Amino acid sequence: MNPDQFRDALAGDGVLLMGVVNVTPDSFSDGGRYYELDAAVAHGLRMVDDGADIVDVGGESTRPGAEPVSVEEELRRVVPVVRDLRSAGIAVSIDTRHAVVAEAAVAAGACLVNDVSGLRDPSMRAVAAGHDVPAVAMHMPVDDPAVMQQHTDYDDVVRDVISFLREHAALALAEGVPSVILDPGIGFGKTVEQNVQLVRQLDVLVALGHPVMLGASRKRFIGLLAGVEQPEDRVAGTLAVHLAGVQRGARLVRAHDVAAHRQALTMWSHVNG
Ligand code: HH2
Repeated sequence: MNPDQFRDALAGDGVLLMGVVNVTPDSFSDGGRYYELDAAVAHGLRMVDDGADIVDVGGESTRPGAEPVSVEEELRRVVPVVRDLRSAGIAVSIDTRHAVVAEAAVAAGACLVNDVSGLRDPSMRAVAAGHDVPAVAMHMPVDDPAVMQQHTDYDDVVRDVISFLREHAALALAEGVPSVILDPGIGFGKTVEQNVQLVRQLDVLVALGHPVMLGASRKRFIGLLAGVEQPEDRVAGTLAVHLAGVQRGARLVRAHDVAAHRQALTMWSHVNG
């Protein structure tokens, strides 16, 4: 899919598959594997062959306790990968909490801003508005992955996540961001039970009327509930969670294991009529 096709598809009603390229030495499930430019680009191309509609490029691990990365280093990691994938005709998303990185990535061809800090920063909203690109607002309770797991004391996790996302989406739209995708932020400042609750009640988030994205791929709550130690062995558990989300109306699924997801989504749409 090219960027124009992605944008048309986002306005439609099908389910879109986002493949993950972590250009990091320390991501929780694939850190170090795609840290070099060539390996990262080859991985993005392979995911498109496997059925990804868009490739999400990130240069900072947000796992709890990850080493902070300077903006200069994040730029060095992601911009060439975005440029090369875009040159190959692929729709690319930039996964960053930093407006400077988003700006450079969009200038290099990214057609979606994926902000795990939920479009809190007005300058992040200004980048998406200024370049007329859609943005993902993902919920995390505080804008600091290092301490987010100390902030799981919600009154009601589903209500609190929804009110945060509703507020930030409204701000973004009012400031000119063309469309906002909402993401409950599975694993970001959530207990195991809170993650389950958010998937179980995803239809409440969907009812707000924005496209909803789900990113449970290989995450720790799957490992804990299903008893699977290694993140790369959590594909089956991931698919179960993602299909439960799609059943409740999720429009985008963010995944490391693209071929398995394409197969599952194809069969889901066949049997779903
Ligand atoms: N999860 C991760 C990173 N970015 N973006 C959205 N919108 N939703 C998510 O659930 C999400 C995200 C974490 O996964 P990963 O990129 O594989 O790990 P790391 O942060 O360690 O690089």
